[in-house]
Amino acid sequence: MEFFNNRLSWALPVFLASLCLLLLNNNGVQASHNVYMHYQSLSAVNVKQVHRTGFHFQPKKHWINGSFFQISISLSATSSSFLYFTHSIFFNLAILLNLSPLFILTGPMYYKGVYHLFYQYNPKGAVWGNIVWAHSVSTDLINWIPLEPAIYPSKPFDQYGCWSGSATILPGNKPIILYTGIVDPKPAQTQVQNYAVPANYSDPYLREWIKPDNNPLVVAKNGENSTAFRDPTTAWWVNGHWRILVGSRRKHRGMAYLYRSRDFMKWTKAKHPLHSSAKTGMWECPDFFPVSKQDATGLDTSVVGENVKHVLKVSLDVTRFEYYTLGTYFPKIDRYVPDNTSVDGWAGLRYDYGNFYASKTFFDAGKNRRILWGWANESDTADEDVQKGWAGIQLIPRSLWLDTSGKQLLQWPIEELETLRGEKVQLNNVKLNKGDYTEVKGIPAAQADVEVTFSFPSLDKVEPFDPSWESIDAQKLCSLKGSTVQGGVGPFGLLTLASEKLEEYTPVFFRIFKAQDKHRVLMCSDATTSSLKDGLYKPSYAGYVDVDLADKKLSLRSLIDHSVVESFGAGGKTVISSRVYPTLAVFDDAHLYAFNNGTETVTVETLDAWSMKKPLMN
Ligand code: DQQ
Repeated sequence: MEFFNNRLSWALPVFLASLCLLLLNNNGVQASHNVYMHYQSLSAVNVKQVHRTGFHFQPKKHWINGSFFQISISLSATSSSFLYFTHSIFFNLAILLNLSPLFILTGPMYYKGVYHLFYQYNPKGAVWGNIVWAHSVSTDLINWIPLEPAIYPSKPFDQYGCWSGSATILPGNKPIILYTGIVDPKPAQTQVQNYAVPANYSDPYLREWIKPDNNPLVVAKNGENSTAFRDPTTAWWVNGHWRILVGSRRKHRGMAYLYRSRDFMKWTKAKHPLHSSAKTGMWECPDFFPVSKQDATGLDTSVVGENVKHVLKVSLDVTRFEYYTLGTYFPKIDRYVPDNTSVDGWAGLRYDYGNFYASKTFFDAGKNRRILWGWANESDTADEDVQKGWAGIQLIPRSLWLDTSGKQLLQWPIEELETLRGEKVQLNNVKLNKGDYTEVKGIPAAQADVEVTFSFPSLDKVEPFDPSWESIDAQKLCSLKGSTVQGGVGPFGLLTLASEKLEEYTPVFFRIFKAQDKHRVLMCSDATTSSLKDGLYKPSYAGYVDVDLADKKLSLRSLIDHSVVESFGAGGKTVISSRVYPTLAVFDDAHLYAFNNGTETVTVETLDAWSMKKPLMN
């Protein structure tokens, strides 16, 4: 139930969330997205260009939604029978000897990898419906070539829908997909877990997929709610068994059921879910993976042990945002315990405090990194999406690793994005007194990558943090303390997608407060003033930044792309993405400024801004 859908005013979501809880109470059937029957199969006549993205992934037209997965497999012909033969032997040996086959999956098999993006797609219209697994391939995660859909409803075990899932690379470099099939018509929407395998392993593009007749592999039983039972994870291998999670809920309790298998075909449900959390509602798209305690190197999903922490991320269907915890995974008892520094619930840490949902990570063995990829829905209405002929984008893939504090993750746009950088302009040492703003000229500001470091001489002028604000979230505080509300140190930052006379702009900024024992840094990406158009969802997205201010500097990177502003604060500690629809600040009429509305003078130490080229986009 995409109740929030980022399209409604704040009052309506509150009402709808209550309704949702009521439905859950009544054991109401859970769909997954808003359903507009009359629009579902209305093919786009025109595709409106004005707010389409230049370098963020999107198909040529129609609706996409998240829950993608990506795999990289060897493009080279080295999957020779010799390698395959030895890998199979190792795999069987590993099972016999109770060893992880993990090491078999690494190494040269990822030489010259191809990235596969599978995404939930409506081939017939610009709203959710008729969902298939569309398929695009890339060698750099930036330029994409479309292929035919990989999976679509055709068998009794998925004839009413092919919903989200994940891929696992089995030993011998053999990808296998697990996905949710819908087996009866609305409104029941009974969900089962199926698998699909490539028809031809020697085709590096894996164009054709087979859904064998022994599907489904996993069905709900013994009190599980079969209408809230979906989105199987990538499998991990430990102690002689594969494991997967399936997202679900029991009444209001969100949970990740755990299943085990020796052969990937016969799955047994573990007695306890891997983890669950009270009053969080349906958990969609769970994701569970290790991160290194030592450095930023990514790890294969099966790595366990002393040197890693685990991450459990869930997508909350009730509010349509995600949170993650960091914790310890105990493979022997198959339990995951979040650290006591990691809030497990609504106030948990988020990858992105803006429009970001149904994300997935995958291990990119070619570059030894873990990559996070999320979906951003539209913030306009379904009617407008139908007129535009499209809805939904993918944000930029991000590298993800553990912060040295061990208390949060860090994210940064993948390095390949920099290949799109074109002309560059710079500002150095520009002082901004209270009320000053300075234009960054010389690049098209509607499609740009901007990196800036601000400094301030002291923290003496910071505003006090009112203790009553502890009970409101960052977003609410940002709506009270917007970019035009004068502060002490801050608000300062960028005015993105701004019209020349500032009738429209999306400010991305910091504001520093002094709480009793420490400073609190608020980062906002505020859509309130982003468009003169009414009827759009224009939230003041915000999150706190847990950063050491000893050097009296704060950095910001914003990826600006026509209708999306994706911003990374303090080197990726806090990330916020906004979808916006300017009417004046479009194409060459978009401007970019740096600003300060605090009484303390702020210096733009360095600002580098690049125009961004268009990649090959489907
Ligand atoms: N969308 C899919 C579901 C998933 C949700 C259906 C996430 O499988 O739970 O399109 O947006």
